[in-house]
Amino acid sequence: MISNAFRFLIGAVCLVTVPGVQAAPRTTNLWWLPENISVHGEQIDHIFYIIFWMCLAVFVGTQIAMIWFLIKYRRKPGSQSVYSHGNNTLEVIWTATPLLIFLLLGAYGQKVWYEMRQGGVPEGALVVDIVAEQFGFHFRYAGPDGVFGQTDRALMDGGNPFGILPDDPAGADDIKVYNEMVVPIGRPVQMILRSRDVIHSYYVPALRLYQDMVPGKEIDWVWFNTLKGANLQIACNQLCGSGHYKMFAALRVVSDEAFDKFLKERGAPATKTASEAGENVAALKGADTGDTL
Ligand SMILES: [Cu+2]
Repeated sequence: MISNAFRFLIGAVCLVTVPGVQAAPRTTNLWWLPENISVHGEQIDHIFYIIFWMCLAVFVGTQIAMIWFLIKYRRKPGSQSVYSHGNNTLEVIWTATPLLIFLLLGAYGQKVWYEMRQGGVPEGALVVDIVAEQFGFHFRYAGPDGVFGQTDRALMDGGNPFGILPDDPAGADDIKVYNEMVVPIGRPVQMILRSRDVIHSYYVPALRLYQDMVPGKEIDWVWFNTLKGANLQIACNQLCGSGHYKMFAALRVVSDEAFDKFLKERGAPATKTASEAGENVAALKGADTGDTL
């Protein structure tokens, strides 16, 4: 009979040796936060560091006080115990001080949260429709017409993960990509987050961004803007089934030229009007198709 320990060992060995099923290993900042590449990340990190340094100061201060008291009031021959029945002034001070700190932190956090989630998506944001399913991510960009084909949740299935209405002409040129999301540097990106089956999540630590994707719900208020180019990984951070461990997609943050090239390869430039796009496609056909990165 195979022991549980042996089974665990085999599982662990498979997990780290079978290529393509484990998340990409971190190579930088291994012992700290991954490098931030998002505009909001700076504010989130700011709050993180305020809380971190405050906790560190309180921890070190209380440890020093404790050790000092242990030594100063240790048992000595002839020393007399003093009995205390509390001190109302001290009680008020050490209750009110943390309360004030927490209220200020809460207010500051709420301000950042409002800007990130409730303040509205900036004008001109690139919209990406994202559908999660067991076990991968589908990404959709509006085609040359700049308009997404309309969708119906009831039509979502393996062949049509977005549930695009078949008779909507706007959907014919939509650009669909599986497990790869590409966005241009420094342009706001609005995400339409949906799920086809169970709860998944869109999680990119370098963007300091985490949002659950809930079946039956269309989450359209999440957006981000990047500070620099990067090759990242979008991980599902909800235990969504037996294949959860292999549910991740690439996120490439690239130059405008590389982004246009990506759209061209998979359809046509998505941000132009239909006539402009027509000209673009014609121009591209005649152009040297060498690497324009
Ligand atoms: Cu998942």
